[in-house]
Amino acid sequence: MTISLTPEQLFLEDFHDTYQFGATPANGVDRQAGTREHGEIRDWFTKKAQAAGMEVRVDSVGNVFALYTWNPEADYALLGSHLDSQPLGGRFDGCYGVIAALHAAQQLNEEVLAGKVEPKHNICVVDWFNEEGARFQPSIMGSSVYAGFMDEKKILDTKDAKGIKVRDALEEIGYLGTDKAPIPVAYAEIHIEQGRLLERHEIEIGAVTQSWYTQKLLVTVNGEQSHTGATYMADRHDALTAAAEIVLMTEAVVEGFPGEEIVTSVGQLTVEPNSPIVVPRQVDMVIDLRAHLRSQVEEARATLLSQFKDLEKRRGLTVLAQDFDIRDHQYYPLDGIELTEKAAAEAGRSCMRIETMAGHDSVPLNRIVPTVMVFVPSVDGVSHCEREFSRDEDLVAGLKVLKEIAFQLVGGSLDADEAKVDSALDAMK
Ligand code: HGY
Ligand code: MN
Ligand code: MN
Repeated sequence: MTISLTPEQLFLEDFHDTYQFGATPANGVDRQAGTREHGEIRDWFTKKAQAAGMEVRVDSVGNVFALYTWNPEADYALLGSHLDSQPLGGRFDGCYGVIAALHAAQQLNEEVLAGKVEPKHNICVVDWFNEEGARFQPSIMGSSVYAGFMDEKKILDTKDAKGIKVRDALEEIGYLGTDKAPIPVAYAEIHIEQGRLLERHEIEIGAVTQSWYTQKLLVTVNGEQSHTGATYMADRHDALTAAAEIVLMTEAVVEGFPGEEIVTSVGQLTVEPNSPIVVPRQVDMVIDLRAHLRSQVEEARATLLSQFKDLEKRRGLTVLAQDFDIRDHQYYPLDGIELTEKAAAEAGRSCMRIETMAGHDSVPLNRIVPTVMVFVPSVDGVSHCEREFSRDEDLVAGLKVLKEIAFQLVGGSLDADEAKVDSALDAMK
């Protein structure tokens, strides 16, 4: 006797199946963009999509599109997120959104085939390349090229710390494509919150209203190499002790702002020549600055730059700071927010409006087509960490909401004004 699984059980079975790809000992995943593990989960996703009757395309920067084309003349409502992860990252970040999108699209396809739905647009599930920006910087890469905000050739020539180019990494895992990407009319993404507001307010669904203003600073400290054993302290120009001051300045700069409105960290730091008996000559580090208001990031940045000037004089070395990965606020359309609220209510789930502190592929997409961003709760607000966790019931509730949003998008509820779609088309020619 065959037991048929419910749509929710089928989704959970697939989602839990993804844990195996790049699995780490402490229940996380490590599937950085363009690695073997990233290729493996993309192969698994491609097979799943094809088995469900979807056409799979790969574009020139490694974005993977799985399409149902109900009407060859129509464009596509896109649903998606990303399958790449941070090093020693969590199982849910990005992957949840891709698998939920796959199941929402498949459920919708069954209704279209059964004649229950008369779609105005087709549907496409996307796995964007390198959303995380860990191995290859900057982050949100594949969707930014697709939307016309990053240059394809420059991105393909971007190198990782070992000098491997994006194009070669994609070639290696079989995802340097040549297919034509589908034309979008709207985009929806569901994602774990990665923060603690939904949990703090005991709310099940987040309707994302806007993104925080974020930027990064590449800081290079140049001192002078010398012997750790034979150089008097007064004669040293130690790049690493100066960098250590900068790391603590970065943490301290938030003190002048209202609580929980600005966040900063240095997450990446390299030391040269990194020998135990050499005073370091150079340190490179990345500062991540994010805030509820653009003015707060700009003020924190100005404070840090002036502190670096003092540091240079005091320690007799140089500090260079270059801005990159600047992402202005994105405001998601109100009718998309209301769509989420209505879908949550129909699913009997509580919903609140929320800002996203983390970046997502929805940020560039929202600059070209109307975009809906939905959150489900993160336990303890933990993410980019093996301890990242969301409960099955919350994941299933989110899938129900996403499916309703997808139904509305293919029905044309959020159709972009012609001007915006034209700019997308221009960017893609
Ligand atoms: O940039 C971000 O916040 C995302 O996690 N890549
Ligand atoms: Mn993500
Ligand atoms: Mn992430």
